[in-house]
Amino acid sequence: MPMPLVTPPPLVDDDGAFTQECEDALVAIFKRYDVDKDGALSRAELDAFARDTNGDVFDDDSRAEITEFFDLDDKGQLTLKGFLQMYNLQTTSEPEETWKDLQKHGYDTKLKLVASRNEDSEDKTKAIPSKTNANNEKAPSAR
Ligand SMILES: [Ca+2]
Repeated sequence: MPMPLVTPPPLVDDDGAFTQECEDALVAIFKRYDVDKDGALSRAELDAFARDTNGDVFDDDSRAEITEFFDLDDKGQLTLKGFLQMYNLQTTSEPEETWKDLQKHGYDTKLKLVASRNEDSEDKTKAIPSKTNANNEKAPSAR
């Protein structure tokens, strides 16, 4: 039996909860489309997300499902929690669809952000300080 060339990491664990990497990626995508930063996707924001993800806005049926099944704020906008619920439902039944969406938004098969739709993000990524200090050869010993 041939070995698969790439084994993508699981998006959800055995209990159906998102892995940290997957949740981080989805949260980042949500924030990218929550343009006014009110913690929820307005119709226009959701349309922009759907267009970039699926090539078109959600149709009325999809929109009705979203408002029926997922968490909304008091203005009827999809919250981050609702967005994750929506993706959780899709991922547990059709993980390949979620992979497709993640790749559309610039994530590779290891859930690393390799491309961005945001043209001016290059400098920002360089400005993010590294969390790891594995390479400490030049650091003076404090002890
Ligand atoms: Ca918003």
